Amino acid sequence: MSIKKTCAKKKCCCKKSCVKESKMNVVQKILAAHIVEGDPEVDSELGIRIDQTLTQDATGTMAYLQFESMDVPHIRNELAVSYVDHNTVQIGFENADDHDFLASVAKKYGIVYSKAGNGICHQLHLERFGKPGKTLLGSDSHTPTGGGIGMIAIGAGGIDIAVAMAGGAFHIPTPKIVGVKLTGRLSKGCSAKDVILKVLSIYGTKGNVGKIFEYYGPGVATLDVPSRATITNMGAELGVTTSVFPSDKVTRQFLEAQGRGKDWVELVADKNATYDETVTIDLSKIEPLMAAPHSPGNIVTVKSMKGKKVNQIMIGSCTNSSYRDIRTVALYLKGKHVADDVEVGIACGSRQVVNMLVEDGSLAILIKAGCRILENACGFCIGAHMSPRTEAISLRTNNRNFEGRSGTKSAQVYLVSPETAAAAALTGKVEDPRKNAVSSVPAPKKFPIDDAMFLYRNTAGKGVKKTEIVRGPNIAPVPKGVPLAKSIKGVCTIKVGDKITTDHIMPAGARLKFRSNIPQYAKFVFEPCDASFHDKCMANKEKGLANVIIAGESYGQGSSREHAALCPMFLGVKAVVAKSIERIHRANLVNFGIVPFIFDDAKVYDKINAGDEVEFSNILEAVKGDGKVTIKIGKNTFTATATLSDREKHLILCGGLLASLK
Ligand code: MIC
Ligand code: SF4
Repeated sequence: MSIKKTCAKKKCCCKKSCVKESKMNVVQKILAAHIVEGDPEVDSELGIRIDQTLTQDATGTMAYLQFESMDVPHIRNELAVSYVDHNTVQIGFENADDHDFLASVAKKYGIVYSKAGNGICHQLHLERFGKPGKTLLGSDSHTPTGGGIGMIAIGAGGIDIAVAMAGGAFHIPTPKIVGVKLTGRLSKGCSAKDVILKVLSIYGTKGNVGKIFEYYGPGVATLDVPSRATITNMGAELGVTTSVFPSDKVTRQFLEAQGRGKDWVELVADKNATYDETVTIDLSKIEPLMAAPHSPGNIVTVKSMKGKKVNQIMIGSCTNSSYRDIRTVALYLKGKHVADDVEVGIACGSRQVVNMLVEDGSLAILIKAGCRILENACGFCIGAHMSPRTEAISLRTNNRNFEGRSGTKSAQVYLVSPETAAAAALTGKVEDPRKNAVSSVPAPKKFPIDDAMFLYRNTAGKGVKKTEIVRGPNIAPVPKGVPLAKSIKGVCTIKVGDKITTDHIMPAGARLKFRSNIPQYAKFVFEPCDASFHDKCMANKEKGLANVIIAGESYGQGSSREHAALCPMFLGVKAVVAKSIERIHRANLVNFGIVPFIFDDAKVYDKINAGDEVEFSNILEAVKGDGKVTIKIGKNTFTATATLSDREKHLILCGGLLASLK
């Protein structure tokens, strides 16, 4: 990535005025103002300063337990917000214990606390806190939603957020910047979801690690901020580091309507800005699309699925829960009723969205039409509400349709736009939403502001020192990693295939409530693949043997949950050997001292069986050196490589990030 501070002036001062006259794109501009380590011209990694952080409850408890152990009196970044949106079902005491813990931590350390019921972290952050030109790090993979407002917003593991709150840098691979030029205007009945599904149809869900997508071109001005945020949100499914839109007049209008006009800065690519790669998408040619089971990259046209019987329709999630989205659905359903044989659930993104729907009568329309109105939370998206019936066809506006994520293994989940969801709700079949399309919802001139469910805003950044942290029985201490041994003898405890998601490794849904209790949560590692994984690991651990995971392509796709590394670490997993590993999960493995190896020759994978004995005779030397290791598995000997930066080597040698800090 080149960050050239080229200046038209004779004497280059490399200050703001230079940047204005340079040839930089938006990503380069934001990064140039935040790089604290590394050289953008060198293909390695960059350390960037983090202005804002966000956590959600399911990853937040661990992030704050780790922050606590860093002994920092209060947060050192500009703003930290702790949202409660994932575990809000509260069956049993565990979720409520977590909420109280999070609230007390927020009060003590100067973090803004968003109470359960306030809304989904990404929607709320966009509405109330996001600022163009700033960096945001969140312990949730859909943090790039903030890119819709011109931020570099990145998802990461909880411990990375803890470090950023303590003032430390965050490290990203030196990015390749992909320019996505948008031209034309979407036709009626099509929306931002169809755009990102189109991008997914071009780029797929793998092979994009380390890239940042920047949207530019005349089509950008035709998209409002919530639509832009839908597109950057699902950049997570591409596997990219983040996605960014410019901050322009549309952004200014949005911020002014949120009463935050002062937060606006203009941030657009310079006239002659370049990208490492470009692609052009003509919005006027986009047609309604859907992602078929079981991958967000499995794109088909709505036309090709027309008439398919549907059992359930779920509208909401951080991808499509803005006022624009739900109002659009209400316009489709106005004066009508959903088909008898479908159930329709709607979860709004925030209280602000609900208030607006109340005021303009949309909520009444939706209730009258027979929709079930759910809490403003993640709920159904993470399998924590309204799991569909056996073998159901469920149309959903969220971002992931991994097998079983809905809570029903046999369900077939299709990801669609709010328009496609609404059209299907009326007939119980897949319909083309362009037929009977409703008019587009204009960007509101003024959003109703009610920040009453954000607590501790007055002490943000400072905190209340004397606050006692509330620790119910569900809050267990964070396990510590141990330094890397010279050599490792162990067992291939599990062999998994391609595209194993973090939902396979560390299931959410009904298991989500154990997020702050690692020994308990670790019982469910790989539950959907091999429910005996935990017991096998413990048995090996007792014999002094290491556990090793063998995987195919794109291992660790999906969420940012560090538990998919932390719990395996707790079970004595020392290495993963895969054909490829996704960015956030790879970083989490390193953070917890698990070595992420890639096969030098992917064909070796076929020769390995679960249960084979494994030996890494020179692992310590390999990690210290070029990362190349010789592995004996069963009767085969082969090589694999862990390409690690010096920083990452240090973390692994210490036994993980937390151990390294100590
Ligand atoms: C998800 O959508 O998978 C989640 C649940 O929001 C995760 C975070 C988590 O596992 O807590 C994510 O996207 O990072
Ligand atoms: Fe919540 Fe779903 Fe968004 Fe994850 S993807 S943050 S579970 S709404």
